[in-house]
Amino acid sequence: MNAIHTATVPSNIAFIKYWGKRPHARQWPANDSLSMTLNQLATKTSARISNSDDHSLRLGDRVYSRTDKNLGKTFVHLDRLALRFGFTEKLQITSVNSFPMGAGIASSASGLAALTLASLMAWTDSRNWDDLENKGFDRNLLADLSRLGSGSACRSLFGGFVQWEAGPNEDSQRYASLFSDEHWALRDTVVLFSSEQKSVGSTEAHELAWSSPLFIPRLSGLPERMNLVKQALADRDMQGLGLWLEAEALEMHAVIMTASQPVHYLNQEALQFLADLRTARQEGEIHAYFTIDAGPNIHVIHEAGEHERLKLWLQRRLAADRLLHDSVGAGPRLDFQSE
Ligand code: 2P0
Repeated sequence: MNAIHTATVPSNIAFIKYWGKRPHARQWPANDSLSMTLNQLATKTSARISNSDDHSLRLGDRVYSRTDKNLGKTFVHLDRLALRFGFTEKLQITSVNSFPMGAGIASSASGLAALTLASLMAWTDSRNWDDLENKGFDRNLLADLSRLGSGSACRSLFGGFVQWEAGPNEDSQRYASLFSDEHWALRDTVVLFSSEQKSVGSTEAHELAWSSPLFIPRLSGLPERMNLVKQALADRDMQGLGLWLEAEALEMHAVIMTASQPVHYLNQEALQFLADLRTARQEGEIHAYFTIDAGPNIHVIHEAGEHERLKLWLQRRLAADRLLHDSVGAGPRLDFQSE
């Protein structure tokens, strides 16, 4: 009975960013977004039914409580799921990330998606996707529920290149893998400029988006940009994709930096890196493009065949322990262990 249910969920890197939410709605984004699901950078979360009075949460080698400022949203999410579906049993949750938390690698995306999957598997005693679906939890519903925990989490439910459409209302969000991980072997090399917790979290920064004078113009240009990015993916056009990736990331940071409480996520070293990458590309040394999340780290997107050359270029500039190497991946994996 007291089995362990485990979900391993990769992070995702947005090519078209989810930035800003519609006010007075539950996690209804201001715009459609599109991301690449990663492979190695993942959260592995296990859940088992417990006899305790409350849920317990162990992340890495630390135990967190309900009152913890950074992990409080985990308990809120468990309460939300329990209330909605009438689950009364408490859970013992154990979770490990393969990357530093809160550093701009979307730990909330993989974390909240893995929590959603593992907890629902435990509560419904499901061993795999079919079991979950037979109990009424198909992948769309699981993505919807993950989104309520953290917006970007919904995209991590799918492999390959994933679109999240904002839909006509908060209850009509649509998620789809547009191309599988086998369509195009893209890689993401993450350059770490800081692994400390961010000073301003994404949820708070999202709310400030509307105060930027650049936000409404951004929204009006996004549908066309989305079509161009989808076309570049369909054509496996690295240059076409890359130029939009960079414009998109810089535009999001411009919105963040022009909000009523501006946030500067990128430090001097990171800004210099962006310029150096572009110069090296113009000079034909490397063929790679950057994107950036709401944090200080740079994601260098490139084709698999470019990886060795890029790695050498990066290693001449940065210590190897500041580089994380990943690629497009197939999406979450579910495991079950009986005791
Ligand atoms: C994204 N980011 O599309 C964008 C780009 C960061 C930059 O979604 O408030 O942690 O939990 O819904 O999902 C980060 O925001 O925000 C994010 P909440 P989330 O990946």
